[in-house]
Amino acid sequence: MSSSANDQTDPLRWHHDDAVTTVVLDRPRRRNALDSATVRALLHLALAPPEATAVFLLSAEGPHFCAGLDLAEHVALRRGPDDFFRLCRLWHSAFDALQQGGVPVVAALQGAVLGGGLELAASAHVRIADETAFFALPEGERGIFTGGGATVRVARIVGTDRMTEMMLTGRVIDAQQALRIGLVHEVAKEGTALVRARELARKISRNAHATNRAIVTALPRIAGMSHSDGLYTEALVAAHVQATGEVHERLEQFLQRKTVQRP
Ligand code: 1HE
Repeated sequence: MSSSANDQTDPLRWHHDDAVTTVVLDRPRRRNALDSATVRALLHLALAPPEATAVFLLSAEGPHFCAGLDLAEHVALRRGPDDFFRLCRLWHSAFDALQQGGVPVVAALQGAVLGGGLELAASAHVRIADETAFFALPEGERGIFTGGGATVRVARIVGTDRMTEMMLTGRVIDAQQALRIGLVHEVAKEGTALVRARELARKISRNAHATNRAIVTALPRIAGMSHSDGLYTEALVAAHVQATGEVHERLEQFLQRKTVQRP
C-alpha cells in the first residue's frame, strides 16, 4: 500500500510493507527543507498511522535528509512573532506525535541534518546515519532560534552544554562524532542507512506491540519524574504490558525453543 497526502507535488509520501510504514520527505530540490505543509502532513500521519503500522521508518529522498526550516517560505510569508510562535507549536505537535504517539520511529539519515532537520531526527527513537551525514544547528547564523523542540530533545540527547556550544559556533558534526555523542546510534556505509534502518524497523516490528508502545510512551514521561514516581510508574507500565496476554504466549514459545531469539 502506498500513498501521498494529495498529488505529485506532495512533500511527503509513504508506503507500507511488512508492518513498517516508510515515510519519505520528498522535496530533494529544496534539500527536503520543512515547509508548513510537510510538517502538517507529518502531524497527520503520526496522529493517524496507516492501518497495521507497527513501526515508522523515516527517510528522505536525495543526498540530504533535511535542511531544516524552509527559509524561502519563511521569508516569503514574512512571518511575525505570532506566526512564528504558532508555527513552532505546530512543529512541536508533529514531532511530539512522532516521538510519543506509541509507534517506534527509526530514521535513516544522510547528508545534511540541519536545524529543524536535526529536531525532526531527534524525535526518532533509533537513528541510523550513513557516512555522509552531517549535523549542525545553524540558527545563530540565520538570526533565528530553534523552534522544533531542540532545546528539549537535542539538549537531552547531547546535553545542554554541548548544544549551547553547537548553537553558538554552528559547529558541523560528522557521522562518527555524532555516533560518539549519541546523536545517532549507528553509522552505516555510504548509501546504506535506509537498508540498515529498514532491517532494524522490521526487527522492532516483531516485538510485542504493547512493549513497543510502552517503551516509546513511558520512557520519556518517566524521564521527567522523581526517582520514586518513576519506579512506581514503571511497575504500573510493566503490569499493564503483562496484562496484554501476549507475554505468556511469547515466553512459552521461548521456553519451548519455538522461536530463535538473537541478541
Ligand atoms: C533551501 C534550504 C532551506 C536549501 N530552505 N530552501 N537551515 C539552514 O540554514 C540550512 C540551509 N541549507 C544549506 O546549508 C545547504 O542548502 C545544504 C548544506 C543543506 C545543501 O547544500 P547544497 O550545496 O547541496 O544545496 P544548495 O545549493 O545550498 O541548495 C539547493 C537549493 O535548495 C537552493 O535553491 P535554488 O532555488 O537555488 O536551487 C537552496 O536555496 C534550497 N535550500 N536549504 C529553503 N533550509 C522551527 S525553527 C527551525 C530552525 C531551522 O531549521 S534553522 C536552519 C535552516
